Amino acid sequence: MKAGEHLKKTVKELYGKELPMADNKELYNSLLAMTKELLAEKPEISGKKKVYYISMEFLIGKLLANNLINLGIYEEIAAVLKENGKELAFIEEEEPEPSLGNGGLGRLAACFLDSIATLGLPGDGIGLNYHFGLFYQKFVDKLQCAKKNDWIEENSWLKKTGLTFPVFFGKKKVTACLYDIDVIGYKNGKNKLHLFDIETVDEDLVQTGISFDKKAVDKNLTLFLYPDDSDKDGSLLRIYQQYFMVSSGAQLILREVKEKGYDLHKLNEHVAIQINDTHPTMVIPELIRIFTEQEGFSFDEAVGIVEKTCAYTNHTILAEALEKWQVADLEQVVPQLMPIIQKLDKRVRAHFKEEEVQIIDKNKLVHMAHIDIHYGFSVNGVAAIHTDILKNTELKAFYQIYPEKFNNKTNGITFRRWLLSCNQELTKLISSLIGEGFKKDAREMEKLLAFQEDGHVLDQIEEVKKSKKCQLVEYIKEKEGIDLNPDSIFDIQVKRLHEYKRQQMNVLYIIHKYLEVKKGKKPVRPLTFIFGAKAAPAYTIAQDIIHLLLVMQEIINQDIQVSRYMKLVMVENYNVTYAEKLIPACDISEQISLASKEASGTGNMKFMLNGAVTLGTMDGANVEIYDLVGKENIYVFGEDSESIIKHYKKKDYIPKEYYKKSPIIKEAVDFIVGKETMAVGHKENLERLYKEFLNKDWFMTLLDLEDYIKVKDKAFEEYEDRGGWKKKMLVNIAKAGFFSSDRTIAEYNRDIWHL
Ligand code: 26Q
Repeated sequence: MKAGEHLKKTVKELYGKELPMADNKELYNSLLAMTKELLAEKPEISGKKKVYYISMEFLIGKLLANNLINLGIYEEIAAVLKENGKELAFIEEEEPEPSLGNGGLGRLAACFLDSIATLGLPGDGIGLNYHFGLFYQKFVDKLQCAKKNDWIEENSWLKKTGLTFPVFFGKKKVTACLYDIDVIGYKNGKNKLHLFDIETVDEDLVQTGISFDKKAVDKNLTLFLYPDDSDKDGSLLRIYQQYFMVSSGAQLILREVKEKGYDLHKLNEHVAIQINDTHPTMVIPELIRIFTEQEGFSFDEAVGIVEKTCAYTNHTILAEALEKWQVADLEQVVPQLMPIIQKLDKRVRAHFKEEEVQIIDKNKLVHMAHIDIHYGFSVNGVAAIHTDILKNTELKAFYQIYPEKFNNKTNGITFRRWLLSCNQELTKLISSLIGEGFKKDAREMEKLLAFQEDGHVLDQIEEVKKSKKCQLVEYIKEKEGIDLNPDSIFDIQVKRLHEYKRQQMNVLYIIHKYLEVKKGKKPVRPLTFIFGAKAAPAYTIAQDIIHLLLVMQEIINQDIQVSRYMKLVMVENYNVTYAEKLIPACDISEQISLASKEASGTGNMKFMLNGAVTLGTMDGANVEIYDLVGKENIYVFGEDSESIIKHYKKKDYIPKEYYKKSPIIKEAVDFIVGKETMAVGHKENLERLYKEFLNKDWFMTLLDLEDYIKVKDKAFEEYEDRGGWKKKMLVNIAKAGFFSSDRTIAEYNRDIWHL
């Protein structure tokens, strides 16, 4: 049956109506039901060996558009709807977005699942089915307020499998129920995302906001995803969640292996387990426990097999983000694992004397990453510079022991979502120029370079950008109630709020610009600064930065003189759906982390692919963007990672010196606690932030601020050379092919998984 007929039939069956009579929610539900039927008919990808990507986060975003694209029926459905007076884009708005991730790491996992299936490789995700996911962000009185995000509707992409697994916390037993979401490859077969839930979960535990009874583990375990927190609140719940996921995950994996008739002694020939950051590390001792206690393996045998099966990806160089659990806490939550972890620690101590490579340290802390490195066969970083820093600095002692385990896998993004789906206009233009081949092989995008001198093509690229800016202007008007000028330059910074990502440096620039405009120095073209970011609720300084942003938004946008030349918008509840609207509309992509701190970044790749020019430091994958596009097509500023690492070592960065030395810096920083901000903001937040800049500034904002201002002004100036700028856009798009997650996954398979 043609997809259009199928849809009409489904609407009729579900609602007893003809298609034109159905409302958007009914159409969404019909499309959901129809798509699930089509997915059910697709063959499962199979093979001798399968990868399981275990992750606490899968930031999958809305699924309807993507599934229609990957099934190859998006255009047909859109056309049928149009014939009947309906707009697919509006229907897509009806789908709630699952918020099963914090940011980069979770979104990467989702891109990877798409690419694994698209390449036709057998590979499933294993994670948790958080009922309220990451919190929903609201702004109240210019402060972030966290609400629950109720995303699971009666009809959803989740399929209850009926499979259950017992999970023990010591003697206490809970039951894990398995839900699956189909993951369809682009014009290919399907894999699965397995999400475990606790059978006795109780949504009513959540009263106001996001607070709930932390002790009732059997009821709360899968309610929320923990925010990526810099001040960990030390709750045991995170350990409960992690063990719940890996224990049920391990049982599922072994069940599948047995079902296929494979010998568990040869697990590594049939299974690769990719551990996404240290969060699922307990899968290693858990597998060893199952093998020794239930399958009759000797301890050495069990270790030998697990060692050849598990591989670890590191996503952070921030020391404070590396997980270390107290022995006492693990003993309380998972007493059955502690003897195994002790044995694993003893084996390490027998071989290596250096304190820094031990699993359990003098303070009785269990270093989760150390378990992964000793007892996994691969350790990878997520961008070239990141892997180098791991080898030469952060994990140097381990690299000396196991040089063969270390490898780099530069991150990537799925072009189905980040080009084909979110920027259909650009996709059409590219197809008209170089054909459809780039959809399966992204490196073909380089063929676009042939059009660098073609004025007509450059104009078409500019037109696409303009139309995406107009669409965003409408969306922001509706969501935030703020009017923006589509002829202004759109400068965008969207990502989790973290001091190392330095949103605060961008605000200082904006303050500086505001003061210049006040003094009569107007920009040639109006400027629009857009931010989107959630901050972990317990991360005080991050909350203060959000406050300053919202204060500046009010001051600037309410000022009738200034707002003609510049505007600032901090969008509420930035998520994947918002990203899909913001990124295609961007002119300048802000990637301004302190060099050495951003492992890779993946937003940087999405912006580039959509024709934005990067303004960034030599950090994470920015370095590889620079190498690809060349210095003409990127704006780089700031000290490099080597010199930053030296500053930390020597402890020689003193922010006050920069403040005293530079009148520009002083003026901007002082503004934070000046009359204007105090009149609309909160003294406590603003003063705390001001003091942070002067006395601490751990991520060296003031160090790079002057260079940032200089280079950013240069970018704005060069934007006026329209011919030159359009060429930069084209080169960025053409060179983005390297960052397809299809390339990344092909490398994981070639070097690590061998499927
Ligand atoms: C840990 C313990 C307790 C509570 C929370 C956490 C926690 C949760 C999430 C720690 C870290 C995270 C997320 C990290 C993350 O998103 N890292 C990003 O990974 C991307 C994909 O590789 C990179 O591109 C980014 O550079 C990196 O910051």
